Amino acid sequence: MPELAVPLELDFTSETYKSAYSRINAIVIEGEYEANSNYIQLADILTDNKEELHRLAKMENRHMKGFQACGQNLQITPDMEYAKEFFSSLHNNFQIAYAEGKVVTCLLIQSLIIEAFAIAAYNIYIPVADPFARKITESVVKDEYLHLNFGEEWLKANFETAKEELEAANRANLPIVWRMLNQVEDDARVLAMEKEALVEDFMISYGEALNNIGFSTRDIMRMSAYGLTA
Ligand code: Y39
Ligand code: FE
Ligand code: FE
Ligand code: FE
Repeated sequence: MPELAVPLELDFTSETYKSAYSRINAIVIEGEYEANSNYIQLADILTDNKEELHRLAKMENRHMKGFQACGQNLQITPDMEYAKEFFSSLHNNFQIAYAEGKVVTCLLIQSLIIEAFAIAAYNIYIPVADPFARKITESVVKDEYLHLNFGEEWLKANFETAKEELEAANRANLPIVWRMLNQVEDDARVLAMEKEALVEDFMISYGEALNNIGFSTRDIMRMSAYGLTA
């Protein structure tokens, strides 16, 4: 793996950068938008945590606005259609699980997988972002740790009854994340974000979360391997 390349010249005004940014920025905006609605939906089933989940949903809405401002600052138009398609598999799986009342699957998708994906993407982006976007992303990523922590705490408290469903949901959804990472790889590289770094950061956050919830190292190894088959 090459050393982390701190790019000598990242021209935030070049057409190449702006074209890639129009898709990645859209992905982030769409992700934040869907995260907002996922937490509002979760609040409707997890009535004991209603207020907290509404607080998380509000944060996601703030994040969305922050990233919209980042796109405006670089004078790009986010390709929202592309982004909607990018999230469609995870989105559909969340909606199916929600309709079936499978709250554990919903939490795995939003609070573990999507939050770990966000944490990886934002951590890797911060050092190579334009100064305006860097400030915004630094404040956003702090919130994403709180969101991941919500999922961890809830699933930890319900580990014995959730374990089997978590394994099935991991098996169904981790390969989707791998496909998403492959799809975004070329655009991410234009922004000086390397796929290897994204994968590494994702697996650290996701694996740590599974460990905190109660899975053994052996379980985590086995569960992580499902990503590789994507
Ligand atoms: O919980 C959240 O705020 C998550 C919705 C946001 C998802 C961000 C997904 C980022 C993927 C970007 C890929 C860039 C390489
Ligand atoms: Fe490498
Ligand atoms: Fe967010
Ligand atoms: Fe979040």
